[in-house]
Amino acid sequence: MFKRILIANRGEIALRVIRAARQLGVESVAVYSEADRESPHLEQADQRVCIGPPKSAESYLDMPAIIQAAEQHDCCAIHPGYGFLAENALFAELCEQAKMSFIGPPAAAIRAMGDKATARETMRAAGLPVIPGSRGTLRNIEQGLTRAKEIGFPVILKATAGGGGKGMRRVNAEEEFAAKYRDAALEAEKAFSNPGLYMEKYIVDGRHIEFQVMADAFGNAVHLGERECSAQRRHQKLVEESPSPVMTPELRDELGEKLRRALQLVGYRNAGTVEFFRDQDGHLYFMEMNARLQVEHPVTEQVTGRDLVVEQIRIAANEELSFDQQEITMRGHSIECRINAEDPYEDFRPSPGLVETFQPPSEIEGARVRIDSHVRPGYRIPVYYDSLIAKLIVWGQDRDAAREAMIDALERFEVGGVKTTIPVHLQIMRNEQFAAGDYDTGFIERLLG
Ligand code: MV4
Repeated sequence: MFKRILIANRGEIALRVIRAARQLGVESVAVYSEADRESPHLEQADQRVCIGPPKSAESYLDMPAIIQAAEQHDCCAIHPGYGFLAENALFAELCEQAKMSFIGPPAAAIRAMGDKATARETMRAAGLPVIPGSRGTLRNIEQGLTRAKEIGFPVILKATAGGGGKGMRRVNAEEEFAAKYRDAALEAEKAFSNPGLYMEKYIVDGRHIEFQVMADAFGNAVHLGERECSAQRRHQKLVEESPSPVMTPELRDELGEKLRRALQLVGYRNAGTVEFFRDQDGHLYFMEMNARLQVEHPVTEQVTGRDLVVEQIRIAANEELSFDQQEITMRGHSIECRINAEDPYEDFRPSPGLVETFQPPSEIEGARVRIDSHVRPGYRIPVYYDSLIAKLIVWGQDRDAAREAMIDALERFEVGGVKTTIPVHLQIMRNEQFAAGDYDTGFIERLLG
């Protein structure tokens, strides 16, 4: 096992990783920008080091500065958390070159999954169902249009270097294909310096369902069931839950087994999330793979009783997965609400500043409550980073118990000084369709208008 690791992140996830390290008897080194000098996570680490000015590009994204900090503090490994450098293949390579373990997938796996058109072909070849569409990236407008006419409209053009919404265009009819193609390619070139596009049949009113997977260096690969993440607004997830209200044990096992074989085939290692899109007929199709730990990993931890971050560190230290597929069972139901410092009545505009009161609920009768947060009263939310201030995660015996407990927990969660998304979460939890588990990726937009 490692003696000491560096955590190349901030906020709640930095604290989360420090906690896992401590559980393994591993020391942690926290890094921070000048805007995060007062961040509570720094107190929990064994050592801390300032890596630069507030702007992410000059601190949390500064690869040489982070690797230098790790070397100077005698770390054996770096955990990137999520966001920032978590899916940067170059950073994973630089770590390897510096004889530093990257606590995540091998650089080659990050690269292979980072190119979405390639990932689609890889997963198709491994036997996963993919959405009807193009083979690899499109060569030009003509080729795209020919294929679109075969598949039938609507189709969706996506940036191969993208993910999460940028460089995506829905095309409803032949007449608009060329213009939408140019728009998407231009946006992709601007955002990712890569204009490459691929195409899929557009799935109307689909659901976003993702599988948690893990693999070690000894060829063991497991899945830990799925999460339902359809409650999104402008590609920002608001609520996640596990299991998905529409998953069956049969389909979970079938897709899970295919995923395990696919992971072994591509030599995947560490934690990953495989995103599927579910159409109204109940078919699930591979959409993309995220080669990192995700924000919403706690709902999986609550229903499986496994610590994913501990497991990530163990895998990176060349230890075997501490469980096999047979030992993974899903028990009860877990829901996570992302509490953001945003004003939901002003188009979710960020609401940074001084948090005057911060009192999360501690106990809810008949449920388990978990708060992943770096915030405490007197904390000042910087303007430079995302607005996540807490993840409220509630487990219950079944979905209704979890949802009712979440309502209690949200009602008791006191935050003063900044605006938060708590009122929206209450609205979602009390919504009849959400209560019935009957919602898709258009649900939030319809709910909030
Ligand atoms: C789609 C789709 C419909 N059909 N792909 C949006 C983000 C990116 N990860 C994938 N996205 C979509 N891909 C096909 N073939 C609809 C969306 C989509 C969406 C997906 C998940 C959650 C929210 C969404 C909101 C709008 C569109």
